[in-house]
Amino acid sequence: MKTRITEILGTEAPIIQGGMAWVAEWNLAAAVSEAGGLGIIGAASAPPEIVREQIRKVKELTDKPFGVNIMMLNPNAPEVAQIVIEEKVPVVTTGAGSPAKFMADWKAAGVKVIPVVASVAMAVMMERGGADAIVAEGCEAGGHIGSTTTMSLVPQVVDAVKIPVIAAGGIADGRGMAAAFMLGAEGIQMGTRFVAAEESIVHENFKKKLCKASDIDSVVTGATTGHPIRVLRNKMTKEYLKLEQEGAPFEELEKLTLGSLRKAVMEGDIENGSLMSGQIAGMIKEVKTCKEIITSIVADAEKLMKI
Ligand code: TUI
Repeated sequence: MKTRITEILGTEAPIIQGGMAWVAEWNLAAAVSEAGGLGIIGAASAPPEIVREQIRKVKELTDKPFGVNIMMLNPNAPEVAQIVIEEKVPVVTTGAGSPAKFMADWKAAGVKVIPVVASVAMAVMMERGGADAIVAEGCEAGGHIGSTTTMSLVPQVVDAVKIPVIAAGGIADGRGMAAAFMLGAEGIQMGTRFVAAEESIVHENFKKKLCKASDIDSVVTGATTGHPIRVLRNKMTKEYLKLEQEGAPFEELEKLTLGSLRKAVMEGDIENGSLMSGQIAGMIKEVKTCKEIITSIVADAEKLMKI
């Protein structure tokens, strides 16, 4: 399947993996790239030198292109932005803010820049700043989200920019990919589907919970703090949403979520952890390898698009 996205990325498939904090480490990134997609290391809030190590591990495991996701709320973002250049990482994706201040340096170094955005205004700003492509992420996605659905956001972003658009949020199979292409996207990004990949280091408890989740099992915490986060419902979200409704101060809410993603991903604490996941979790029933995921999605989408 060839689109402007496969041309820019140098991949076989126009599929990129979400830059998920704790989850998107070298094992998963290398497996996605080896399977023909674009594997991504999620720098999240890792110390910069750890990100450098992760990059080197991916390079040892695959000769194929890969990327690093830089989360703009991370105070270490400037150092990671520099490491990406030093290590000649082919692609950068960004999230949770504007990467405008790093764009000129990345472009000068030949790094392909693909900001993840949740609005048309931010997409237009990123195109003006020199972005090579855009990920338009709808609020069906897991983790930090905007407020517009993928169905509404993608065609509006496609109409507003000339650079190619990658759709994200609520996509986990060939039907979702074909639908995204019908909206004008030329690629897809998936996060939740890869959480339940065989190569993902996510704790078994989290993977099992994800495979058992239904369509209505995710909730959004933090709507009142300015950082809305979609996660699977559990003991933590019940307490969090109750406190939020009672108007608890930010500090008290933060106490509940501090270190909670690590708890979920690494320790498998599915009651107190933050199980970041998209609404499409209800469709994910089994753990599959990255190769199986990518091959079946591309084959199914191609079949549907030929009808
Ligand atoms: O970034 C994500 N998803 C994430 S980041 C993350 S780590 C985190 N943990 C705790 C609190 C906050 C973050 C978990 N999930 N997706 C991409 C994404 N970017 N979605 C929405 C946005 C976005 C939002 C605002 C992009 C740009 C933006 O700009 C606002 C502005 O004016 O700067």
